[in-house]
Amino acid sequence: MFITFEGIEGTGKTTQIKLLTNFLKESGHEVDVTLEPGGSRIGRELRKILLNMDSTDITGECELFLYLADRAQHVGQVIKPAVEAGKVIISDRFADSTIVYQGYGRGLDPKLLRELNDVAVSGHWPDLTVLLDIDPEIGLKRAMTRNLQDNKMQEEGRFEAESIDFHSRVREGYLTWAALNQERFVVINADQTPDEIFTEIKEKVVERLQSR
Ligand code: Z5A
Repeated sequence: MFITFEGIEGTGKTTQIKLLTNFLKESGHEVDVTLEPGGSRIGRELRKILLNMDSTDITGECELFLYLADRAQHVGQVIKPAVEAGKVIISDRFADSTIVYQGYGRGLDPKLLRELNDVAVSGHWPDLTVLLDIDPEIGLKRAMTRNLQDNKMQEEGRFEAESIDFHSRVREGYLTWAALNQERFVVINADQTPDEIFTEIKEKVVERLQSR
């Protein structure tokens, strides 16, 4: 089973993925955890370019194709083998991030992005996508505090530096895209304690696993 987590920055994706991984492993599942950008060796090189503050001169089209290149490599080397081995694989962001950030956020056509993603994912769309939803003011505050604590503002801060309008468009884009893909998405209010959020996620994941 292939599960992805989506949402604006600081929604708690990483925190929730750790809780879910521990829970699934304790329940006897074999679980792999991965992320985008940067889930493969080549992807880690692309991540440096994509998230560094020095990349402010990147064009929208270049950014798009680097995310798609990262994804194609990630699917081929990591996701497809894990799915074929019968594991649960959880990815922190995936193709929906491109549709929402480069589409609803930057203004590229979501329908075209869906088609380009079809090439990159080569049949491996997620079985379940957990969208963590939060007010961008709260999410960004969490993400910036974390980046300052970890001293990662220069290395990984390019998106945090975007305007609040951009993050609001992304949040709305996620909600629109989730409504158009209800068979795959669950939307969870991320403005709760980590335990409260996890209780909701666990319920949805168990439901999905039992229906397979
Ligand atoms: N991007 C794109 O444009 N197109 C694409 O196709 C793809 C990505 C794949 C990757 O950023 C950027 O690339 C992303 C979109 C773009 N940028 N933006 N925006 P990333 O991988 O570096 O970062 P991220 O994915 O946005 O995640 P994040 O900032 O690391 O946040 P998170 O994983 O969702 O949250 P967290 O690390 O679990 O929590 C953040 C902090 O909040 C941390 O200190 C926690 O302890 C705290 N936290 C967590 N949960 C809570 C609750 N419930 N209450 C209070 N505090 C909490």
